Order: sequence, then C-alpha cells, then structure tokens
Amino acid sequence: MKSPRYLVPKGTYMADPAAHVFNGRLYIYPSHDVESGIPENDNGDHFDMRDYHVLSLDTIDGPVTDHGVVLDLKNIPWAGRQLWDSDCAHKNGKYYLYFSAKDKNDVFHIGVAVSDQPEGPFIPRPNHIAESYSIDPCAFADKGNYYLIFGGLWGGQLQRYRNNKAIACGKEPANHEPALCPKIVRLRDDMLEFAEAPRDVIIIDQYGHPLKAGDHDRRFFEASWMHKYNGKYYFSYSTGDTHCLCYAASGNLHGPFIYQGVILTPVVGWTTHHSICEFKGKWYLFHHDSKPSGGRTWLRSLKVTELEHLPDGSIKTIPGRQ
Ligand code: FUB
Repeated sequence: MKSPRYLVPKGTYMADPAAHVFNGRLYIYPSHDVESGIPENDNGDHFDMRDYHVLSLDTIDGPVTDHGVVLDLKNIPWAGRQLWDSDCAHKNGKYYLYFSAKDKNDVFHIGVAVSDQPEGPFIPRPNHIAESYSIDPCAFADKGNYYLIFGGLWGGQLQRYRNNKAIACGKEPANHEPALCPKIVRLRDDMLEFAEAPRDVIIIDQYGHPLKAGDHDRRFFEASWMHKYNGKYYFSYSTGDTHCLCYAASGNLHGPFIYQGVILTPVVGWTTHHSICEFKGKWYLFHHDSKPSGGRTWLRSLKVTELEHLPDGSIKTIPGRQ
C-alpha cells in the first residue's frame, strides 16, 4: 500500500476506527456519522450517531465488507443519545464491544455489548459499566489481562471528574497545573465490569515532569490507543484543539509514558482519531478526515495508511493532509 486509502464509499461517513485482527481477518469498529442537523458546538452535540457498523477486510488493499448495523441506540436500554467511539476485545470465543454513549441524563458512560462473532450483531447489557464515565474506550490485552483505556475532554466530560468522582465545578485544571490524564482500568474476568478503580495514565516530558494542562500541543485530549512494539508500550492519542495524533512510550503498561512526538499532523476536520494495528507483517494507521464531505467535521471518512516504526523505536510522522 503506497498512499493513504479511503475505506468506505463517498456518502457513507464513519470515524474513530478501532482495528483488530481476529482469525486472520482485519475488523474495524468505527463510529457511524450522520447528518443530524444539530449545529456545531464545543460539546460535540453535532456528533449525534445512532448505530454502529463493523467493517472487515481480507487484505489491506482488498474489498471492504460492511456488516451493516450491529448495535442500534434504540436497543440499548440505558442510553439516551450519541454513540461515540467504540472498540472490541476477544476472549474465550466471545467478542465484547465497548462503546461510549450518553445516558438519559446526558452523562457519558461506557457500555458493553456481546457477540459470538467479531462481525456482530452485539447484544447490549441492560446497564452501562458501573462507575464508568467519559468516552473513547480502547480495549487492550496484556499478559492474560484485559484493560480499557479511556477519557476525553470538553464534550467527552473528563473534566467533570477527579479521582473517579464527579465534581461540582467540572472545569479543566489551570494552565500551570498537571493536565488531566486518560485512565486505565483492568476488566473483570467476565469482561462486563471494572475489576478495580481506574488509574491515571501519566504522560511526562523528557525531564520527568507531567505535561501541563496549558500544553495544548502535547497534552491528552481524547482518542486513546495502546499498542506494543518490540516489548515497549506505545500510548497514542489526540491533542484535540491542536488537532494532532501524538504518542508517548513506556516499558510499563501503567507508565509513566514519556512524550515522544507527532504521529499524524492535522487532517481536514476538527477531530482526529485513530488506531494502530499490525496486519500480515506490516503496521497501519487507521484514522479519519473530513475531506470527502468538504470539511463538514461531523461527517468523517475512514482512511488507512502505512505506519513506520524507525530503528530507534520512534514512529515516522505522517502528514495528515494527503
Ligand atoms: O466520534 C465522536 C467523538 O469524536 C469521538 O468519541 C472522539 O474521539 C472524536 O473523534
């Protein structure tokens, strides 16, 4: 694959791709963007998605199968609106779709839905995961345990919490204070609930100082993803209002993660969100942009491009606008 490739036909809008290889086939779990007519705002109300699809491919350049609607808002008993980013994990022959949605009081939580096959359909649990909050779950398996890494600022509501509890003022810290951290939590053996309280994923600079809330070029905003390469953990994420995909690395899953650099420079559109996956011996970046919709930031299109780990362990920066 030489240049970036759009994965779905023009007129179908999907975003936030979480890519995994199951049984030798590549599966993508995206958000399904729709034209809702809701005006754009900092809360992300214009991202008013109502269902999830699953895509799959046999080879990276081959045809993309759209498995259709695999989970619908109207079938999720606890959810009110806005099906945002999701991810999928496989354990003991079952597939678990973790997804972000607002409850009927407009508070984001993480839900889980279960299937016997990677392409769904997924049956939602009656309630969201207890004590879950915010958005953008990334499912990561390591040494026999399964984890979710999650969180997102602004419309993703992470600023409304400290130490896993809702706070009254719900504001981000001041610029000189440490930035809010994404969270990591181990899942219970049955994959349906948290096994522990979520912990901070701390991102530090080269001097060992946690990134500051005012460091908008580097601090975490949303779109957590974890991958492992050559025994090292790579945590990648979006910087939100500065529109980059960045990464930080650690020898330990629980960090701290040292900030490394930019994976993808800004794309057309406000949001940027991705996954990184090895498929048939090569590494790929799956992401989205709003170029095919003429820059309408709530109508995003999925893309894939090759990702290169350089000999020193760093990731080669990819230009977003190509
Ligand atoms: O797709 C809705 C939201 O936009 C996601 O949850 C965020 O990461 C951003 O891509």
